[in-house]
Amino acid sequence: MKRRIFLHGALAAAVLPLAARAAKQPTITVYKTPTCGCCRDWVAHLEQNGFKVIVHDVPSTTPYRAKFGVPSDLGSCHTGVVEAYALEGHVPASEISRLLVERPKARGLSVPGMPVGSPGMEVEGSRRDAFDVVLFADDGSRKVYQRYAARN
Ligand SMILES: [Cu+2]
Repeated sequence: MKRRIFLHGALAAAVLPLAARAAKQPTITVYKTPTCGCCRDWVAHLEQNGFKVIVHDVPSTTPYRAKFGVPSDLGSCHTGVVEAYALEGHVPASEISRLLVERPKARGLSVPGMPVGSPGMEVEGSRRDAFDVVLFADDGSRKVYQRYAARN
């Protein structure tokens, strides 16, 4: 009986902080085409990291990039919105969380193209191409928000 109580306590301790964190994460709205598999995998990555995600299947994401102010050369396969920020492509959940804490004056984050090994673009093993998470603003300015190194 004692052991059982202990286990319950341990379980609660392990689960509660996650639940609390999940409750605090805002909702991300994602626009993607219906057949995009890596988009789906990116959505799963966001959900695994505690974000609530609303997915809209659309014929093309191009109008949404335009609507949310994502420059076309920073484009990728899906466009998301979290609060007032645009999220383009396979942006890691950790950078989205950081964005929401730091709240820079910017339009959003992008991982241009579809780099292998970015969240939702995983291949066999841990191979990753180098990629940048780009912070972009309405005035056209950009900076590297986070650099991810290549990995074999
Ligand atoms: Cu993709």
